Amino acid sequence: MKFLDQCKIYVRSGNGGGGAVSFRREKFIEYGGPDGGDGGRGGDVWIEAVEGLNTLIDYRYQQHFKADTGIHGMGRQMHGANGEDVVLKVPVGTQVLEEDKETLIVDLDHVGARHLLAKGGNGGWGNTRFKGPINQAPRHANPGQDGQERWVWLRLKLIADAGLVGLPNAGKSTFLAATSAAKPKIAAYPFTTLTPNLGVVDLSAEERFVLADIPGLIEGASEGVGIGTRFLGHVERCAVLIHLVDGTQDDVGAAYHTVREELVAYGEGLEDKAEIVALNKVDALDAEVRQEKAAELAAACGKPVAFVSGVSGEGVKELLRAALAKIREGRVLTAAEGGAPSGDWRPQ
Ligand SMILES: Nc1nc2c(ncn2[C@@H]2O[C@H](COP(=O)(O)OP(=O)(O)OP(=O)(O)O)[C@@H](O)[C@H]2O)c(=O)[nH]1
Ligand SMILES: [Mg+2]
Repeated sequence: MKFLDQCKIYVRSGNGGGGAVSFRREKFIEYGGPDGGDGGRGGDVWIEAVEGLNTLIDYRYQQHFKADTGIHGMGRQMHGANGEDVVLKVPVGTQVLEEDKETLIVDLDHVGARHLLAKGGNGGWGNTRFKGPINQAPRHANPGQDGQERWVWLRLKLIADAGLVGLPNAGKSTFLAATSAAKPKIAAYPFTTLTPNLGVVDLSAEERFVLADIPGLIEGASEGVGIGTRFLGHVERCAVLIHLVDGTQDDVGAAYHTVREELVAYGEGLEDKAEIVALNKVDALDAEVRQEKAAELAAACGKPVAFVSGVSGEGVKELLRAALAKIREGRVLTAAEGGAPSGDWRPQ
């Protein structure tokens, strides 16, 4: 699956309908007076975060969105109909930015978050409204107000609950493939993964979360080396990072530190996130080497180290449960702070 990160769209709200100039004309009623109705309001353009979407791909095919115009007022005090609103449905986590691509308009961070992008023009007043003691037969009505138009950028940071980090070739994509229905590309060379992949981990009906696999980080990634830290934005909102370290390499401690340094350099709170450290590819290690590597890694990271293998499946369930526990803790904290519960979103 490919994730479209950003796209530019044009929105225009509807013009208001014009007011009508009309006079009551009936047999036996002289000087019936003005009876022009008001124009209808133009439709608004709204944007709303909904459940069940995780890309902005729809907005690649259609970039222009216009709400309907209000209908003009009519005689006999008939009000014109309001223009229909347009509601753009986007995934949770979509940010809307001004055309300059920097100024944030709104961050749609929970299901149901809505924002008015362009307000429809008001309908004009019909001549009935202008009737007064002096001018009892006004011959003018207001035109409807124009709608608003603008270009905006939509940017999606996927809201994954857990993120896989590690050096290239650490086995991140293999792990994602082993634990979800995602089918990322896997190969024995670094930088197999060029764009993030998401998968839904389904331990049971109540135990589901979204796991993100991002391209490997190498030393200097924060300065743009390799694929850089371009995709780390995708794990900014994760509750937990699963840090995979390839157990078949010589220096597991150095591998751990390299990735940590890039996370720190990236900032945005990534280094403070809960982290689970796992020695990966243990299927390829004998008992003695496992212990030796695990000890080295534990010394480097200062916390317990899990054994896993995306290939044999060893330790995978335990690791996922540990991650889920951290995700739940994170959700409770966010709710307590009154923030948007990022865990609200459940893919269908
Ligand atoms: N023996 C063994 N090999 C593994 C395991 N996991 C991954 N590999 C191998 O390691 C290589 C890299 O795996 P990927 O899953 O593509 O690694 P990655 O971390 O996604 O790499 P990048 O996308 O390049 O950052 C592949 O040849 C996999 O077959 C494992 O648990 N055991
Ligand atoms: Mg990969």
